[in-house]
Amino acid sequence: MARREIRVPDLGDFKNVEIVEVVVKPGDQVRAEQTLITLETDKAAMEVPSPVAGKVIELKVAQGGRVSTGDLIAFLEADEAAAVTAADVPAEKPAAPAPARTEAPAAPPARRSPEPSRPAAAQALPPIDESTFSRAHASPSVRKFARELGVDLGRVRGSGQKGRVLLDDVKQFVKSVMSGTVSTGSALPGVPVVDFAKFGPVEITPLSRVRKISGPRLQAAWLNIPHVTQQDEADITALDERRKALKDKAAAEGVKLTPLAFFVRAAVLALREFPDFNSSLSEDGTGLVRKKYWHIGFAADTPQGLVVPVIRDADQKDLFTIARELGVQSEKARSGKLTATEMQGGTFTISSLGGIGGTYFSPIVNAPEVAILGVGRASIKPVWAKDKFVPRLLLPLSLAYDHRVIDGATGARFTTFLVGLLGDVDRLLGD
Ligand code: CAO
Repeated sequence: MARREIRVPDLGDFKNVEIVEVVVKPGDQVRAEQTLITLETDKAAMEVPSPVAGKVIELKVAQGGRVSTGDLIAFLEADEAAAVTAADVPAEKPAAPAPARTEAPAAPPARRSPEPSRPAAAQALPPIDESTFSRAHASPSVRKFARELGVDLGRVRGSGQKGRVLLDDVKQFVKSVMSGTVSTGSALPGVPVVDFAKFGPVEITPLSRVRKISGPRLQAAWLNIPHVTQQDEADITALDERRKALKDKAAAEGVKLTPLAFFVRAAVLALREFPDFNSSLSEDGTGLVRKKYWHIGFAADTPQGLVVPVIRDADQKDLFTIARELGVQSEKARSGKLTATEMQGGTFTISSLGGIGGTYFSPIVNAPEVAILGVGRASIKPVWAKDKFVPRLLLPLSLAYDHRVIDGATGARFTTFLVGLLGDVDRLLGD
């Protein structure tokens, strides 16, 4: 049996860190990697594990005390067979804290693929985001190891207890990145982490389930799609007169006829004219998947967050049927009763804020669709007609599209076509 000094490993930039828990007591038998003490900074909790298996002879720390790199934690009677692990930081000279990285480090040469045809192998590890790194649940030795390799611990999935990141998880992560099975993403710098409570009272409310799902999807679409927003104005004076004329008839059939039903119909006709807008990029990005069905999604604002129900086969439905479905789906959306199927398969989305207000905005394409139509509130404006101004009801349109699929000229042709349709209600309704 060898008597071993167990010291605090490299804590990076942290000094005088509080011991919030001492997990072992003299006489305890511990395994290698078993937690001895837990430290807590204002940013993260860290567990300090034993580098070797053995028996705790004497503890040199207590709960509430403070330690820095290299401080003595305990004396251990190490088992003969106990191997020196990466967690075994030499007590005499703690390693200097690694500087914060600002660039992706070069990949370890041994991990580089010899085949130039494997593009994923060219991926470098993304820079370390200090805020997520410090929040990661990992022991100081694993932190040190991760720093040496330039791995951002915040991105590594921990397989240890309570999601703790182990040495093997870090190795596995590096392997996965180098083999291309894990994407490192776009390595965006993180936003600062601020303790808001320092500046005044705060209240934390959990995000709704819908928001937890829609947030990352919106972010992915925003980051992956080169967006362009084309704006135009449609004269819907005649359309709205027709709507008002049909409103009572619709109401008698239990249908609320809002302008949105007309917009769905117009979108279908425009999509048929411009099939690229009813497509998605193929998975490998080398082709366009043009869909021969026209399922129109519409953004619905609900107390739980944004959802997008889909009107299936909108091309085969008349105005009242579309309006009825809009009403039913909106109600279901608001009461949280939409099924997953009712939100799938959309080929194009309309985001109408016209019932609320505002003019132009920049909607985010509902990926993997390639375009979305944002509709603002129609208002009466003076329009020059031959020799005088006349009052017309004008509708602001904002068409956002994926520039990888749609060129600016095509975007402008699409909105021009839409404006023409919305201005010609007979053509729109096929009368
Ligand atoms: N211009 C002027 N008035 C409009 C209009 C427009 N573009 N669109 C709707 N209106 C009117 C309607 O006619 C209705 O008036 P009346 O009651 O007098 O007939 C009123 O505004 C309210 O309409 P509504 O909002 O109840 O119905 P809708 O069919 O227009 O919209 C729905 C349904 C589900 C799209 C809407 O309730 C909603 O959730 N909108 C928000 C969508 C959203 O959050 N988008 C942003 C997503 S992030 O990109």
